[in-house]
This record gives sequence, structure tokens and C-alpha cells, in this order.
Amino acid sequence: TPRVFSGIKPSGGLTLGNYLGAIKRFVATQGQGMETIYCVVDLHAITVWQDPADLTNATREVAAGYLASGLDPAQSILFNQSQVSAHAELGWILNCVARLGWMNRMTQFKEKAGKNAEKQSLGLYAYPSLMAADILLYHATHVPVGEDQKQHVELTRDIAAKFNHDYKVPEFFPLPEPVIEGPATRVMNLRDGTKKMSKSGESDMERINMTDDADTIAKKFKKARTDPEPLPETYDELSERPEARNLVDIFAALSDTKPEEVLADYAGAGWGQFKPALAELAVSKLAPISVEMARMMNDPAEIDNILGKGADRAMEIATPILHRTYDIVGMIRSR
Ligand code: AQP
Repeated sequence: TPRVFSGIKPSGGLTLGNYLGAIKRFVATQGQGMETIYCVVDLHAITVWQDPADLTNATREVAAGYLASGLDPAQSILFNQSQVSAHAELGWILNCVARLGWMNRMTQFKEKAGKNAEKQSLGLYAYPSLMAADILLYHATHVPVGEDQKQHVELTRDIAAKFNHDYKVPEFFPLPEPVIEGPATRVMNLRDGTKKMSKSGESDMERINMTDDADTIAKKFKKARTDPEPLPETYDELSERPEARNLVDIFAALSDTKPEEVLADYAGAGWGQFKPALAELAVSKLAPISVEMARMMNDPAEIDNILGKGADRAMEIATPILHRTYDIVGMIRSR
């Protein structure tokens, strides 16, 4: 059976980008005859500094976001990465397979490091090979991600192919497919339509957080940067209007329609009409989730319990694959 793996970093509060680009699509894959494994990738989060108490809290918040959005621990394996040590172990082996030249081409490192590459952690640079381990450890076949992670899934394929080739085990690691679909695979920053919406962006006004209340959501959309033109009739006419296109894409993703259909309803409308409608739609979708997240965050022991049980199930799949990997590499396993 096809096996789906994906994850989210607990590096801050969840954004609408994480919801539309990842969580909503994770929920849609559940119960479709595939095995689904969703991780809170805490080892990835510490590639940039995380205050320990904030990390703990953000880990629970991502888990609560999964659960409140409809991921069901009876149908999907939900856990945090550091509880399954096989991720770090396979990550090391894959560090020895991945080439420096491949890592040097990763645009996310360049974007995150900016002009300050020398000051970044070694972990941030090696991030993509740990991500390859996350996926390959389960022999996952499908990886639902946002557009920004496509290059890392392609690198995962290269690492898998090189391992299979070097160790002469052509079928060992399946080459996973990135699954990038829907109108919101790249939700943009509300203040700059050329940058993606991120948890760790400088200003809170750039993003919608999944836990924002109705007034905050309305205010952020109201202040979102746009242009003076009304909404056009065709989607093509938005190609040079990144901020406008972003809001139309968000509307489409939230309402499970296509951007073209949104324009069919709103062509000719001004932002004074569209933005309040968008805010109302976002609140209607996010409010029930954030209420449930807040309820769960009051019972951290329950979240931790779910993550622990998920980690046990993840280990059942991961441990034999890790052990076979050690055998292939030639490491002695004598106990
Ligand atoms: N703006 C986005 N639009 C669509 N999808 C997005 N994702 C993130 N931002 C957007 C998708 O969410 C999943 C989890 O991402 P992540 O937390 O592992 O890392 P990220 O992509 O680096 O997310 P952030 O929010 O930008 O975090 P920070 O600021 O801490 O780096 C992935 O599938 C991602 O594609």
C-alpha cells in the first residue's frame, strides 16, 4: 500500500500557510486507503535557536493543530520526531551519502541564511538530509508538501538513488513522490506578495496564525497589501498582481473551489468588498479549529500521551528498516 509521510516544524505558531499547504491536505489523504504518518519535526526546529519552553509548547501546538483539524490517531500515526531515535540515526548515514555540492544548491538554506551563512548552525545546512531520513525511514511513497519543500523531496530522491546504487540494493529505498496540489501550495506573506508566509517572519501582520481570533484575522486581511485595481474576470490577469492573486488563492483554498470560480463571483468587486468576505470565510473555517486547539492545549498530558503512542507505532515500522540499513552498510549488529 502507498505510504504517506509528512511533517511540520514546531518553530513557532502555525500559520494559514501551514494549514492550507500542509494540514488540510494531510486530513484529505486520511482514510483514502493509504497509510498516513504525520510527524512534528522537533529535531528540524532546533536548526535555528528555539527557547526550550517555547519548543515544548510549539510541539504541542502543532500536534493540537493536527488533531483539531481532523487527523485521527486511530487512522494516522501522529508523533514527534525526537521520540523515534531512528530519524537521527538514519540521518547520520544519509549525511554520508549526500554530497556537499547537492546541499549547496538548496535554496531554502540560502534564503534562511541570507548573507550570514557562516553564522548558521551545521544542522540548518544538513536539514535536507535529515528530512530525507524522515521520509526514507518509512519507505514512504508520497510526501504532501507546500511548493517550498519540493526541492528537498527531489534531493531525497537523489539520496535514495545514490544509496541504492552505491550499496547495490536497487530496490531498497523507494523514490518518494512530492505531492503538491491545490490552489494554496504557496501562501504568500500578506505584506509582500513575493515572499512566502512563514511562522518566523518578522511581523505578525504578515501572516494569519491558526490561533488568531476573528478581530485579528479581519484586521490583518484589511491591512493586507493590495493594488488599487478591482478583481479581474480571469485568473491570467492576476499574473502580475502577486498580492491580489494570493488573496484569491486563499479564498479558493478555504472554500474548496478554484480561483477561477472565486473570480466568477467577485469579478469587478473592490477590496473593500472582497477582504471582509475573505476574513469571514477564514474565521468560519479557522475558529472551530482554534477553539478545539485551545481546549487541547489545556490538557498537555493528553497530547503527550497521543504523541508517545504514535511514536511506538512509528518505531514498529522504522526500526526494522533502520536495522536493514545498518546491515546493508556493514555495521555489526550483535545484540
Ligand atoms: N506559505 C506556505 N504556503 C504553503 N505551504 C506552506 N508550508 C509552510 N509555509 C507554507 C508547508 O507547511 C509544511 C510545514 O512546513 P515547516 O514547518 O516544516 O517548514 P517551513 O516550510 O519552513 O515553514 P515556515 O512556516 O516557513 O516555518 P519557519 O518560518 O520556521 O521556517 C511544509 O509542507 C511546507 O511546505
